[in-house]
Amino acid sequence: MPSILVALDAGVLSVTLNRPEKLNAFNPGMHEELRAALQRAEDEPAVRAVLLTGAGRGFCAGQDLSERSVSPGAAPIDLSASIGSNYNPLVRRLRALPKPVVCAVNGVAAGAGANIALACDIVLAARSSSFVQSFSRIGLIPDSGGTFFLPRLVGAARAMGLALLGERLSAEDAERWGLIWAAVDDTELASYALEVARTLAAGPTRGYGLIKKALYASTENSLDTQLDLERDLQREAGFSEDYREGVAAFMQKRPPIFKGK
Ligand code: T3D
Repeated sequence: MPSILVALDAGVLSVTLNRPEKLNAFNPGMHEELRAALQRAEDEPAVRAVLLTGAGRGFCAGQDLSERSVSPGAAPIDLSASIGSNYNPLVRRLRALPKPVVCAVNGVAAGAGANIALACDIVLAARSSSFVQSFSRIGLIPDSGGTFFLPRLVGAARAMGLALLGERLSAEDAERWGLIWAAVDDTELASYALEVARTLAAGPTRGYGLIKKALYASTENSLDTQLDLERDLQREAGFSEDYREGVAAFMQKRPPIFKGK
């Protein structure tokens, strides 16, 4: 069985984490397959949005802990190797992908699984799902961007509470706290997430890529630097065919037909 299921339809590359018996926890094979899927998303012009979700009752439980040998006497594990070669490149790739990534959190998202969801551009979650910064429960710190995303999304106090206590945060609270875009009824998550992804796939792809670039850079930039960046990216957006089409469609009072160019 592949660890990742991939399907392309109407411009949306659907990527499903597929180790349901382990709540889609990551092992090296799954990392490798996910890398390949995201590389495809980047390379293929036919892909104009990505939809990431999980198979079964969980979204992702982070690292597969059964792969970690921690019995007494076992050599200590250098986790920087796994973080450096698997998790960090994954988070960087999701943020840098010049196409929108929608995450449909279909069940519990724990450890790196929670933070990989937060690395996506639009996060939707089934109302019964939850987010757990479970790292502290096993003596670790939030990785996969957790210590970056959490304080920026929910503020320092809530970030610290989530990280230290490792308690489950319901999808509804995650929405209320501003951690995610929306909590959705369980029965509607899949269709709603697909609808959002399809809408994005029919949009001005180059413009979306530039929006990602601008917003993600803003967390580090001064206003001056950000204004300069906006000027430069708007220049690029203004050269796109989709900009021409957007303005022409507005003037002609018709819906635009964006080609992602
Ligand atoms: O090591 C490195 O490379 C460093 C990088 C680390 C990144 C990380 O993600 S560290 C954090 C690792 N993840 C966790 O600590 C989460 C562990 N899981 C849980 O705390 C709970 O399973 C959940 C809160 C996610 C869900 O709880 P619940 O009660 O809904 O389900 P469950 O019964 O605990 O789990 C269901 C099955 O999935 C169970 O297997 P079984 O007993 O039915 O055969 C359980 O062992 C398995 N499972 C869940 N999470 C993991 C896992 N198996 C391996 N690894 C897991 N992470």
